[in-house]
Amino acid sequence: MTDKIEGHGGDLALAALRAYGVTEMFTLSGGHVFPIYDAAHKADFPIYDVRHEQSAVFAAEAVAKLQRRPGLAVLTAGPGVTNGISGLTSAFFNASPVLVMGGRAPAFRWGSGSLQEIDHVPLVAPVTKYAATVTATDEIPAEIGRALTAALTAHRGPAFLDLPLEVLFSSEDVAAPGAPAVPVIEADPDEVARAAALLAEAERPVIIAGSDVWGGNAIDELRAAAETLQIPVFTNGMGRGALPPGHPLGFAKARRPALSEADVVAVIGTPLDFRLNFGEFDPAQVIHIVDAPSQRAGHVQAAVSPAGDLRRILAAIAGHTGKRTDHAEWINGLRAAEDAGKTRDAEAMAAESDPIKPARVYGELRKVLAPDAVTIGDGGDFVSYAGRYLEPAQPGTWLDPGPYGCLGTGMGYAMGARVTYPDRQICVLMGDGAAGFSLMDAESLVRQNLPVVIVVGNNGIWGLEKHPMRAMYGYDVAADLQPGLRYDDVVKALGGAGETVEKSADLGPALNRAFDSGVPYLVNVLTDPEDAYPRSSNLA
Ligand SMILES: Cc1ncc(C[n+]2csc(CCOP(=O)(O)OP(=O)(O)O)c2C)c(N)n1
Ligand SMILES: [Mg+2]
Repeated sequence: MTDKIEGHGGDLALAALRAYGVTEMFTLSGGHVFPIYDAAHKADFPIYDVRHEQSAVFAAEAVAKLQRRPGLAVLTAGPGVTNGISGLTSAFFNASPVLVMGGRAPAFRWGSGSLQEIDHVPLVAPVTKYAATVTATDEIPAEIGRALTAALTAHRGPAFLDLPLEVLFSSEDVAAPGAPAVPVIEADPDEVARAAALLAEAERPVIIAGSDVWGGNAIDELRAAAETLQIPVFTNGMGRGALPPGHPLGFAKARRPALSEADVVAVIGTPLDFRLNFGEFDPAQVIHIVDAPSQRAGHVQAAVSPAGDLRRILAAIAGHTGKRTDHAEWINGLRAAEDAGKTRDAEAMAAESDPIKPARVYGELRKVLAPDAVTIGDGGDFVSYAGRYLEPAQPGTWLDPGPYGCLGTGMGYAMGARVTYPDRQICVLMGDGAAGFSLMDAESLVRQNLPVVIVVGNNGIWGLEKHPMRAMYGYDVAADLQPGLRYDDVVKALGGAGETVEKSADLGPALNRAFDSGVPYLVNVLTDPEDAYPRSSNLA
């Protein structure tokens, strides 16, 4: 006898969501989705609510990124869903298994002009792996199963379902959903063997590992592959921290010599996009190891591009038994460049200046961050510096917006991180411009007792736009913000706490107060508006 579940659409949805390991929802109220709330309320299923739907989707994405399981945002019909589209798009670019469940105007009078009536599916289809309208109440569990299976199947990504009012409010009894079965893609073993041989026999090989290595739970296998073949590893995105600081094969500062001198570059679990010079590593041969055939770069002629489960691919590479070149000299040379870079960074992070330079903020922050702290970047130059100066000690602790580069992730990511880790330090690094997108959600954090520390690099400008525009035109427009604005007072007004810091000597004590406070706390650091992050390209 199969188990039955019964109730309204919300009850059926919740049963299916739980079968897939969803343990909370992020939402902003709307009558179209009340049955989902009712089901959660009856079952003591946590509901976290926000002040803008983008924060709900970003919170769900943080859960998905950090825990490698589905994150859920429930959005009301029409504007609720459209406000969530930048979040969905970010999740699409980041391969994050997010499910957005939307309310939807009633189907029975579709076209008559109901409140908030719009067909969401064509709007979200290009940025989701699965997008559908559930047309019958008894279809809800199966549709959730299809949506989540798509989201969790490599290459991962978001899914969307909307539920017409009468579908969600009606009752049915249906078979309980079975355990999820997520297909595993097997790479071509010949391609894997060729990639392993190319790496093992190269004179000067380099590995660059990205977010899908974390998302595919292949960190240990990456480390094993690097260690057996003795290959230096650079990381980006969620791959950061894959090799702990101090690991003899872990590198960050020697990227320029590594990539200009390498003869083989293996890029693993990340696209060959602008962050990696679009995969142009001439004269090196490029190996692109991806988690699904769809992720092979069309614009680069890779020497070989194995596509499949990254854990299995990397385990196979770690087991390579063929000929191997000694890379000790190559690694030693890069280590010297790495150490020189670290010395330069340490000087910048300790430098006294008035006004404070962003580097010093990170120098002080490094002293108070625990190894398992989650750091979140939301901003322009201030976050570029965070990427340079913060060194995640563990994988899965650094959240950046990813290649879509959407400002406004800060408070949503912070909420998802705090829900994931009730006892860790959660620290948001925010530009003052970025603050405008989500700071109102400090109220949501205060009200729901979700303490986080927010460090604003307050240069009074959209720095990453102002400096390049000045360089390009000799003038700038639409790039100024109010200088010295009291973002700490904003968070205080919302029920949290904070302070403004103008002198570098005051940074350390302020950060300690923030982490000890147990409430959402904003440290508003007035930073030098003349300081521009050094970039090779002016366009961001
Ligand atoms: C939603 C969104 N709007 C606009 C941009 C373009 N943009 C990228 S960085 C940036 C400036 C960010 O300024 P701020 O957060 O103050 O950081 P700063 O560069 O000053 O350190 C802008 C406007 C974007 N990436 N995302
Ligand atoms: Mg700024």
